[in-house]
Amino acid sequence: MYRFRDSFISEIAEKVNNGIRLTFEDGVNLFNSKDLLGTGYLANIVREQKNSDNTYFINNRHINYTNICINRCRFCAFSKDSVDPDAYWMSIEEVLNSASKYKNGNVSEFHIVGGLHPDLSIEYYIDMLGALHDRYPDVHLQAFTAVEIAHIADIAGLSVKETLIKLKEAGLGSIPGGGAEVFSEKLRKEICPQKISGADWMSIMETAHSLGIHSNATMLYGHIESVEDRARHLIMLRELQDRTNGFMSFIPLAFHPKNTDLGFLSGTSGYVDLKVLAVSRLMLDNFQHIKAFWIMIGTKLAQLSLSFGVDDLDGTVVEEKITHSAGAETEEFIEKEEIIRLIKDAGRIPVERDTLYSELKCLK
Ligand code: V47
Ligand code: SF4
Repeated sequence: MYRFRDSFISEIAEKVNNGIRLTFEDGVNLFNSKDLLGTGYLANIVREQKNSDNTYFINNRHINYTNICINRCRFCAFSKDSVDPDAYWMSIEEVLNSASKYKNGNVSEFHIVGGLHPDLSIEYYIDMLGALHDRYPDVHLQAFTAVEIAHIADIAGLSVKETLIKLKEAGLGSIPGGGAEVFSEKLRKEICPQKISGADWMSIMETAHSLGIHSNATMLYGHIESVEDRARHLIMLRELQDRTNGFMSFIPLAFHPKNTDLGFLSGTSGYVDLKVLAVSRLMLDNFQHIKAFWIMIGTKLAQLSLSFGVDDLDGTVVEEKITHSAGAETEEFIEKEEIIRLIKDAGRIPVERDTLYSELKCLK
């Protein structure tokens, strides 16, 4: 039996064993604790209760259709002003071309995210979804963060609900979890003053869930947020999930500082990465899946995280610009066989899934 280094973790163990929800204070204490192994041990209990040894991954391809963005968040190295020589946006033909370049056959998801382009109309987004859906009817389109949805609605002069209905009709399958950052308004003023509020992000997700559009959720950590900010963010997500049950997975995003306005910060450590994943697993008792995005924390740490609460390794990805603009040194593509090897080496069962977590293939 593991001996906890901090006495309060024994109390948390009691709660975990009895299925009692953790409090804001528990979250803060866990983030402050130096007992990483104790936290991971408890997170692993929850992980195994919820998902046994199953470890999910998807054969997917990311498409970043434009880097032109009017928000210019201070933590983002991907976005550009439209006059910047490195600015780009893809025509529908180019999006289709990019989609066709996935390397590993049988892709089951396109993950489509971009900046907030000032001039593209809602027809562009509708045509993009329609064209992808026509050419790849079996591929799920996980597209446009809540921030992009708000922008598209704004440009079109429509409500968020009307916009989501139009996008769904065009082929939108689900919404990725980006744009949540950290919900603290004080902090958003510092790091992304132009971005929609945390309350708006939540409200857009609530509307999407009410229309039967599932989504993911994220938290950008490792910049200037406090442990209290993190705990509050998780609790706000948990409360929304209590109301809608529309979130599929939670993905903590490790901040990469290079080429950003916050370039003086040092980036996260492996210790913090594992801690955030483990505490997220413990706090988000109504989320079925906790995902480690290997692009941001590397394949080796992502593999270790499978013993710290994580049950999902995202997917093949193929091409990723957001983290790589900010100095990520990971590959952009990983072979499906490599994901399977990582999972098996960690003593878990690889399960290839689709976006909505239906099992496509169990590779026991
Ligand atoms: O919204 C921007 C973040 C997000 C940086 O839903 C940065 O399955 C780190 O949301 N360092 C986009 N992060 C990516 C995203 C995502 C990724 C993987 C899976 C899923 C999912 C969603 O990336 C942005 C922002 O929060 N981001 N700049 C940076 N320098
Ligand atoms: Fe634009 Fe998103 Fe980058 Fe913010 S994080 S500047 S909204 S692309």
